[in-house]
Amino acid sequence: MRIDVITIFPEYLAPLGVSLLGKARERGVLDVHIHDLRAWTADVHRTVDDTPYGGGPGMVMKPEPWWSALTAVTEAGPDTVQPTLVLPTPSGRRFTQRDAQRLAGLPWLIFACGRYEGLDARVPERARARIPVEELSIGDYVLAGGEAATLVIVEAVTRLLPGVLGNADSVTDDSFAVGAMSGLLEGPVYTKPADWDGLVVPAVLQSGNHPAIARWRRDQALRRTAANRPDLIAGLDPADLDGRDREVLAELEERDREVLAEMEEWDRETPAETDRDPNPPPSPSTSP
Ligand code: JEW
Repeated sequence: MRIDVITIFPEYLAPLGVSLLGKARERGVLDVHIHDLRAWTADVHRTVDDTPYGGGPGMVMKPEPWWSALTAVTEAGPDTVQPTLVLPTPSGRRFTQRDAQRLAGLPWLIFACGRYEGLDARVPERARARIPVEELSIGDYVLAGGEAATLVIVEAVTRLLPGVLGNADSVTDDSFAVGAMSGLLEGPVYTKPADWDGLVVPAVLQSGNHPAIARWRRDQALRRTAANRPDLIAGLDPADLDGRDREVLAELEERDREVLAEMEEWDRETPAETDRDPNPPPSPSTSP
C-alpha cells in the first residue's frame, strides 16, 4: 500500500517513519510519503489560509495550494492504480473498523490534513469528480487539525496489512473485529504471575477447561459491553445470543431496575433542596 500525507506540519507525521510501520516499510508492504503543503504556495509568505466568505471566526485553507499539491502528488504516484483521497474532518462520516478493513484493501491512500476551520469546500468537490473521496471523522470531539486523525486512521488501517503486525491472529478477535465475539467489547486479559501480590487470575482461566473459558470470556464481554457501550447491546442481533447470553443480560437489567427503584424511593422520601436545612447537624460517619 502506498500512503501520501499532505500537511503544513510534516514533523507531526514523523511517527509514521518508526516502529511497527517502519518494519512494514522495510519489508516493502508499505510506502509512506509525507509532503509539506507550503511547497505548493506561490507567494513569498507561503500563504495557505484566508478569511471565510460570509464572515465568521477563524481562517479557511485556500484551494490553490491544495489543488496543486493533490495534482502533483497524484501524478508522482503509480500510474497503474487510482488513489483514494482521505479527508479527516469533524463533519465527516464516523470512521469505523469496517472502514479500516475496506481502506486496508486499497492500493493507494492520499491524506489531506487541514488546519484552521478546514479546506475550501471546492477542493473535495473538485477531487470527487476525479477520484473517490472519503470525508471521515474519528470521533465526536474537535481537534485543531487533521494530523492526529490521520495518524489514527493510518494506524488502524496499516495494522491490518500482512507484515505490519508480527502475529496475524491477534488482529482477528479484537474488540469490533468480525468474528465469534462480533459486536462486543473484549473482556479483561491476564498474564503471569497467576498470583500478583495477592491479586489472583480467575481460576477458570487456569483450569484448562476450554468450553468453560470461552463461556466465562463471553460473560465478561457482555458485562463490559453493557456497562460501557449500551448502544452496542441495543444493536446486537437477537439471533447471535444464546440462552446463557440472555440470562447474563437479564441479570444486568434486573440490577439496573433495582438501582433505579432505589433512586426513585430516595427521590420520593427526600425533601426538595429548597425545603432542606443548608447546615444540617453532623451525622455519624460511615467512611472507612
Ligand atoms: C478535525 C481536520 C482541520 C476530526 C475530528 N475542519 C475543521 C474544523 C476545526 C475546528 C473547528 C471547526 C472545524 C479544525 N480542523 C480539523 C478538525 C480534522 C481538521 C481543521 C477533526 N475531530 N476534529 N474527528
